[in-house]
Amino acid sequence: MNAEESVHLEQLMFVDDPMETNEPRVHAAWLPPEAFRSLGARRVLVHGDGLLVDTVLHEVARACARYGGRVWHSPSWDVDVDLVFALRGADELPSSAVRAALSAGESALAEIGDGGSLGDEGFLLARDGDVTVVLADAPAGLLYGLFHVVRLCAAAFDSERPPERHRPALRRRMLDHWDNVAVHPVMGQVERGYAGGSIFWRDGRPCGDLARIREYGRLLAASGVNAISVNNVNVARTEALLLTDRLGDVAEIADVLRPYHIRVHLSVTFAAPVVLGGLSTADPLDEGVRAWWAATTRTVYDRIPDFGGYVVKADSEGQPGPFTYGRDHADGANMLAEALAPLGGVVHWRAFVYNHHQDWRDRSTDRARAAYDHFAPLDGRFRTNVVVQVKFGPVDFQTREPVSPVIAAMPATRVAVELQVTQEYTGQQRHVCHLGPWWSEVLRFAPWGPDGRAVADVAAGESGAGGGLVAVANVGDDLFWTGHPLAQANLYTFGRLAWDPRRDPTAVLDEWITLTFPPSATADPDLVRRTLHEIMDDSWRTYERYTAPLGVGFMVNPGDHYGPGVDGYEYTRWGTYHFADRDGVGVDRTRASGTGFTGQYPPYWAEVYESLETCPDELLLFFHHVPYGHVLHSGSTVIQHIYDTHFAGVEEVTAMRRRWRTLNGMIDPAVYERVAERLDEQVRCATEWRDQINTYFYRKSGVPDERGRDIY
Ligand code: GCV
Repeated sequence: MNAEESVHLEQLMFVDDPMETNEPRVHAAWLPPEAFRSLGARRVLVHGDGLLVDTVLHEVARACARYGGRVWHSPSWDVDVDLVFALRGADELPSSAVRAALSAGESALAEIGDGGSLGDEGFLLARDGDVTVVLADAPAGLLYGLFHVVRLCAAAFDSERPPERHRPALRRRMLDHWDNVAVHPVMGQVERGYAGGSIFWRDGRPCGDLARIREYGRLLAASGVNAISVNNVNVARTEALLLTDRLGDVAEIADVLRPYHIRVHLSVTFAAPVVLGGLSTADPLDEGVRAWWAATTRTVYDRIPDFGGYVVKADSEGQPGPFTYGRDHADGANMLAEALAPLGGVVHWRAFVYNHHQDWRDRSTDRARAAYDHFAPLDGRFRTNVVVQVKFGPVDFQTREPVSPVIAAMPATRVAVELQVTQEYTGQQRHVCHLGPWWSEVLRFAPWGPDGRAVADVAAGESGAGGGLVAVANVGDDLFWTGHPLAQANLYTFGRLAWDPRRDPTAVLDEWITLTFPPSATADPDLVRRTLHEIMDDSWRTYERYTAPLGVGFMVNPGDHYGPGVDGYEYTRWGTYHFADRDGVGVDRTRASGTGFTGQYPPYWAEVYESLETCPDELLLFFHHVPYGHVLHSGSTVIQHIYDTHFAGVEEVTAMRRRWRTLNGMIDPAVYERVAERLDEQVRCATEWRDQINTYFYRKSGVPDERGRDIY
């Protein structure tokens, strides 16, 4: 590629029309200007009013200015158009062509709809002759319809395209930022952040780059996310102040995200009445405490009328909570819910509660049991605006875990499922690890057995009343947003699966590839698409192959959780053990002889997991302690499986790197270089994992590799 071509590619991939002067250039992720080419070349009419309609108008105008199209806002004269965005219920337009298009949209909706309602966020896309019509009941639907048109590119204008109606399966699609306002002495600016600093905060103050936050909101809206919490669930002194003295900083973020239909939530400390209010107690049953929360919450809503609510980590890993006062989680959550209810807010109360001062000598305490033991007995006691937010697995966002039994244990509670987009345990955005297939497995898992409802159905709830889907964000002030440019796909995929958890993750990835590497701006689009799929589709399983085997989890270095540390947590207080000895490995969580964790599942899975015969290979060591010679369903022994997968994993990573190199000169050089750099690190680190795991188990078991490969 010559220098001129390189400059051209860069212009296509970066945001090159800064909203303010001196704005640093930032990678455009899945909204490069080029993705708007098809839309921007059309004659577009936007009909309706309101903040979000203005956003649609602004987006269309920007695209049209670039690609030669035209845009009208509710004109009072007749216009010929290719595309109409219209709010149902907005005043009639004098234009006969537009009236005809709108009425064709209504007929299409009557044909495919169930009573014609599109809901708060849904939209219809239909064709009427040469015109594409997007209809919505509410402005948010038009915004999502706009990004749908962008995703479809030319296909949105295909005359054969049948009408489609879209509505999100989950009402709340939320990202939690673990961003600290003040730099934490150990965790830094962003806890478990691998993409530089925070886009919201820097060194104790707002970071001040509102253009960047707006750009972020735009990306999130295009993926389907509609809620965000802006500070870490571990709330320290400075962060606590966001609720009161520094509420203005939160309001500023809310103002910037509002045009993209994103509601702001805040993580609060349970001890706020004491640390902020000067009260002597934070007892949730104390009248003074309740009054303090009610008054404080009213002030929040005075300032941020569409405030989403609170996120709370209580009695967990050192955070204060109701236990101090002899109260339980329902007492604590309900008190906050009571303050939020009249104002339309919710409290996301996290179920990540366990004993982090465990004695490793004690074999009876099992961290996996903890969330269920604490929360299942409280089912039915939470107010309707409490959402119990449950990590998808019973331990902690591992590369492989069973689905948390809590998800099936609280039918009378609104449950949100929490995923982790930030790659704390999955390569920290130095490794390619596309998590879509993993999340999809989790969301499709049927906790009551194969014919029952799925995890996604629980999160959706009856008539949309569920708690939704939440994920810990992976974004920072990095040029590429996520450190590893390919980790952008995880953020995008989260939003898309939260909108529709049944979508095929490979199709979502394909969508991301088309947007991020627009074919019209790519020298060999087929090669780029194929190569990215080859690298990313199976990358989560590749990561699993070279890290902790068969669902046993952890084996990471304590503290930073990066790289192999097989015994790193084995004798610690954190409750994450593998119990390897010279005969075998794994955690006995059976009812028959272990911790009884299998009994927390509904009968179907309780039986499947309990039995060595039926327990799936990939979770074997999560549920059972077995000898190294135990034969898996695959036909391999546990020890040989460990060796084989670890050798295979490194070979796959080496192949990823080889494949990536074929893209040199085909894509934006900055993206190319950043990924190439990270793949070098992935090969190094995977090799380290392979050699440490293989050597550890060879030394423990004394069983040689059947194929005589190098083990140390
Ligand atoms: C925000 C894990 C992480 C912690 C995180 C915690 C949580 O333990 O390592 O950094 O704390 O999960 O989800 O609250």
